[in-house]
Amino acid sequence: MSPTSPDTITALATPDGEGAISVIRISGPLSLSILKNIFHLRKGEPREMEPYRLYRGWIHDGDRNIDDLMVAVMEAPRSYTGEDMVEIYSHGGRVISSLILDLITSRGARMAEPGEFTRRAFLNGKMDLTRAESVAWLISARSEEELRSAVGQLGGGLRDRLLKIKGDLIHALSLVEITLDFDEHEDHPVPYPEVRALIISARRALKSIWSEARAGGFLHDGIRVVIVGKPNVGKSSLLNTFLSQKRAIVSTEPGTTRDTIEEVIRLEGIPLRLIDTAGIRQPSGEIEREGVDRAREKARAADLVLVVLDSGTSITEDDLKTLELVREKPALLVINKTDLPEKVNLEQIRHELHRKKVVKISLAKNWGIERLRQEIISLIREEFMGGNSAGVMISGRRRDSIKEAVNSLDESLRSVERQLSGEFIASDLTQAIKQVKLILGEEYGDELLDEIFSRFCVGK
Ligand SMILES: Nc1nc2c(ncn2[C@@H]2O[C@H](COP(=O)(O)OP(=O)(O)OP(=O)(O)O)[C@@H](O)[C@H]2O)c(=O)[nH]1
Ligand SMILES: [Mg+2]
Repeated sequence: MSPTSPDTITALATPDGEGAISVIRISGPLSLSILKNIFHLRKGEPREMEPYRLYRGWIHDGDRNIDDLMVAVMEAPRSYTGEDMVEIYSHGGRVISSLILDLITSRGARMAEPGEFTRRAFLNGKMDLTRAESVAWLISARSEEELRSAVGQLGGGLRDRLLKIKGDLIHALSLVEITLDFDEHEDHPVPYPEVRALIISARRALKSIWSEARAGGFLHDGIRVVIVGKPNVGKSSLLNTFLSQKRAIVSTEPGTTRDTIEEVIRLEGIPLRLIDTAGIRQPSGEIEREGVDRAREKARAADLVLVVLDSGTSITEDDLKTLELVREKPALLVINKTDLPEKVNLEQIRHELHRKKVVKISLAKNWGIERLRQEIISLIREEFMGGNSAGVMISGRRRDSIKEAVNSLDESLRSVERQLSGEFIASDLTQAIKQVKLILGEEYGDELLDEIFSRFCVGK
């Protein structure tokens, strides 16, 4: 029995609803005695149940049989949670599983909270936080790309990299701390070059984990791609083309789209949250003003912007305003309506482009759409995926911990460069090590665990 989780929990581990079978889990000290109380083996089965074997029999509530099914027993610590566990494989269907759950809770177990089984696995040392997190990711993966990354992390790759970083930093700290024990620093100087090399290698490894965690976040949550431009350039037509459906109203009338419209698409497995917005211009009424404000807001919050220009009109003040909005953003310039006689003059906005790529298309004629897709994908890979799309999943506050660790290492490096005394270096190194421990889950608080495990489903 673990001191942190003395009670026994139960939950349906398969999706709620009709199916061929349902799996019900019990974990905790009462698991086996509860099972004995509500289960009898079929005739011909051995009398004693050994762990890790399937047994067939009946679940009953004393005088009434409920289901003919299979069960398996796992003994602490050799189970998913590290506690005594039971799994019951019943016939599928809401009624059977809820009757069985009622029986189990009436015998002293309580319903589990989301992620509580995995939380116990973590608390009992069965897995570190990077692997616990990869379990949640695995379940919620919506593309093969995500799945691949999650499986890699489940295999312990991320954990090993973090342990190596921690090891290097502890080594550096020990080199520094030895010198603190002597009063006369001159005789025992900090071995600066050696300490510096260790810090630089740890810092590089952390930076790369940070960008992979960012990529993992994008793979999971999607990249916000916002379509902006003056009225009537074909923004809504572009959204519809990507969706292959007439989602947004398209019309010759400028100012058609008032609100923002958001839909998710996938390009090569990467989810994009594509957002169509109201045309940016001096608004003519209350509703349009709100629409334009929202468009600006979306553009500011975008990860990537598609600025649409009309090839058939010359550059206007509204175009310039839109371009100004995305000056510092990853963006593509999309020149639409190239089927019309060309009036747009890109020379005029050359200094506004800032090395942004220009893609010419005609949505009316379906020209250049594939090329646009390719340009979007390559910009995304370059900007958000660090060249490839393998990600790791480190969520919420622990992702900030990576940044903080890097900052502390930057500080320590400055002290090393200036050959300051060991105290300064040691205190920054200690900070960085603390953050790495946090990411691994070697140091944690209840709040942090709540944040991670609340995202799990019940029964996991
Ligand atoms: N000739 C031509 N017309 C196009 C092309 N793409 C879109 N249009 C037309 O341009 C008009 C405006 O298209 P929308 O997609 O509504 O433009 P928008 O940018 O969403 O406009 P607002 O919502 O008013 O800001 C419609 O009549 C479209 O049929 C194109 O490639 N060539
Ligand atoms: Mg529109």
